[in-house]
Amino acid sequence: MCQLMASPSRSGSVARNSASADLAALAIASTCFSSDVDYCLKAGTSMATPQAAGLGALLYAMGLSGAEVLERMESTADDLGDPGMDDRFGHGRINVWRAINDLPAPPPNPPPAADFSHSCSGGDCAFTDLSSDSNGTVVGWSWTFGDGGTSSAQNPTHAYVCGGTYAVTLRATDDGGAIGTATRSVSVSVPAVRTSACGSALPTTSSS
Ligand SMILES: [Ca+2]
Repeated sequence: MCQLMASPSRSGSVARNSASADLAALAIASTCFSSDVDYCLKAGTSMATPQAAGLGALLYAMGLSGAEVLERMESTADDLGDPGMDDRFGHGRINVWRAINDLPAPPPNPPPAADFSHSCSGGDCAFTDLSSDSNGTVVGWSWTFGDGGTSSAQNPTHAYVCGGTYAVTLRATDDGGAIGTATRSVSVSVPAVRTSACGSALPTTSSS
């Protein structure tokens, strides 16, 4: 994700390796094991870094990229020491509350462009999904065939009983939950043997 070095913000000594600190975190004394199998307390960069890493992980889980996490942690830190960035405290002490609150709203998810083609033969129609999504993938399909029939298949087939013109609607759902809709008029010619129950008036549905 990113390389991060944290210095303790309440300690007189700041460990220096080859790099100066990016951020500071509270130098909470943490329990540790000592060599004589007893507990001890230690403070220092080793105890400050997990706090900074924890905030980084939290921001990462909220959807920020690695670069955005680092920028967010640095821009919301409480400045310490010399004004602005300095070697000892970096950008300052991490401020978890400020970092995770008032995050800029994520960009809206454009809905998918729903589209489909169809091919009918003797009342049997095959529908081919042509939907696309500009920022993701289409993961769900909900079809209504205009005669009461429905399907959730991506590329369904449907057998019409009565000839006529039907408004077929596809509702495509993307991986962010946005929905796009397409409606097409589908003309269906059904063999006479199938139409006995249809009467003389062919059903017609209006397209919208
Ligand atoms: Ca989308």
